[in-house]
Amino acid sequence: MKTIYSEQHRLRDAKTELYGGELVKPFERPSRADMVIKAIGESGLGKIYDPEEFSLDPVLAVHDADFVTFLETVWQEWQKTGYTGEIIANVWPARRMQCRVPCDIEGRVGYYAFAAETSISEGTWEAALAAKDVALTGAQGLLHGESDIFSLCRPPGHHAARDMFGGYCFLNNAAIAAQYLRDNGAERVAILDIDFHHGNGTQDIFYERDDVLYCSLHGDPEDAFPHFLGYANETGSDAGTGYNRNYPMPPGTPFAQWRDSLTDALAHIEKFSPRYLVVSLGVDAFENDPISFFKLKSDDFYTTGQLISELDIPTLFVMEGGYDVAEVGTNVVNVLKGIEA
Ligand code: 5XA
Ligand code: ZN
Repeated sequence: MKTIYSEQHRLRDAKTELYGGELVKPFERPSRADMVIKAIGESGLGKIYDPEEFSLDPVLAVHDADFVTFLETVWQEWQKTGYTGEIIANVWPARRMQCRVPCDIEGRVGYYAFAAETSISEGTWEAALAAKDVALTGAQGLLHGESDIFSLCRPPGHHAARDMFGGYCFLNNAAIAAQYLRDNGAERVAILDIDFHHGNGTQDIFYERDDVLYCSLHGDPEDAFPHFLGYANETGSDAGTGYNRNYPMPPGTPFAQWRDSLTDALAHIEKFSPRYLVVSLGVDAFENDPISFFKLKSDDFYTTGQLISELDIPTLFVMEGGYDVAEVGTNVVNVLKGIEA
């Protein structure tokens, strides 16, 4: 299996994350991708390729233009104000307030953010652009007949909505890739999100549509980020009714229970009969993940890969979360090896 990877991910190296009332070194850090690419190199899985460069058109197919311009320009604007720290949202259009874009930069940061843990730092936009190239190059590979490809995207993407960033995500790499597959001839595309967190951004982007099925296994939003989306009763709207399936699970969920949800999601995907599958591949369901609460073991990721491979659908794996830096490489490689078994 080919891996697509760009060194440009290093440009996303924020110094701050708001966590437990303190500014800490972010969990989402460059060493995560270092460990994954090292494990891929040692695994014998296949060659590693640089991405091709794509225009902003595939990004604008899923994100609002004003949001994309905001991401592109906000760091320079922030610098001009004379602020010396990283960009952290501190105000939102909350209940019964006006949801409009203010002029002031702090107001605009709050308008486009849905969470405050994710600071925008120098180089974030450039890294996000490269991550979308990594995802799109993978999608291109499927269109050219590859059966499975791994796009090692960083920063991750599944929380990024049409017009909001947060949860360490800026551009929604998996959604951009899925839409690109649609725009290049695939009638139906399914997205399976196995990251520990609900992909609120991906759900948001495709919620009214019946051509992209979204299935997500995640920590119950009662107990887990993003808290305000990801409940089982969110099943899609308008034409999309029935094409969004959430599998929220409680703290301490073991593999046996998680696997039942996966089996159900895979059955739905099979019934949908998509031309391609995009997997939002987070491995933060791992038992030792520092910010999650499921109990999957490293070997369970291998079984997960085997179960997904039984669908026999050309699949693009897009890297999302996973913060046990020592094990993130092993866990990702285990999924991909399970696919090839
Ligand atoms: O999949 N999403 C993540 O891993 C980020 C969660 C951020 C929690 N504050
Ligand atoms: Zn996650």
